Amino acid sequence: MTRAYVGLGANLGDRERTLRAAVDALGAEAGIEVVGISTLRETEPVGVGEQPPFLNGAVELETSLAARELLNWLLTVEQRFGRLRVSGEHGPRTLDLDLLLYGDEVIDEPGLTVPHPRLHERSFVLEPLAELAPGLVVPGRGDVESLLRGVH
Ligand code: GSY
Repeated sequence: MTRAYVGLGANLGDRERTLRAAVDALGAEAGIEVVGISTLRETEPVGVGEQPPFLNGAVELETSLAARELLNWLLTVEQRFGRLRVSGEHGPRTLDLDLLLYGDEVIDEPGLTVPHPRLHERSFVLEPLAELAPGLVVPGRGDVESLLRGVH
């Protein structure tokens, strides 16, 4: 079993309803147990121009799935909840599920980069991670609380 962390984000539609339904869907898959859900917090968009505010959080999973299988399930759940994106890749979206960490593994493959490449510089990701697991170490970067102090 591997401990994994997934980032949650939405800035279109009924954001909280979508994020909570997505978490339920994640846990419904054989081989995934949701063991922690952070607070959902409203955040200002970062790096995407003027957009509606996001609702962000993170979940902690215990999983027997391989990282690629877990990623594929995240993509399936995104599509199930109508991952509606307006204005292209960086437009507002109904649901974003980002694979942030998969145990202490470092993976750099087409379409699958773990730890998530911008995790260490985003407070909207680091804050929920620090809430779930204060001593959590991001491989190659350090612990989430130190990283969080660096982005403020
Ligand atoms: O995958 C992250 C999508 N995203 C977000 C987000 O989830 N929250 C905030 N606050 N800004 C963001 N910019 C991007 S891209």
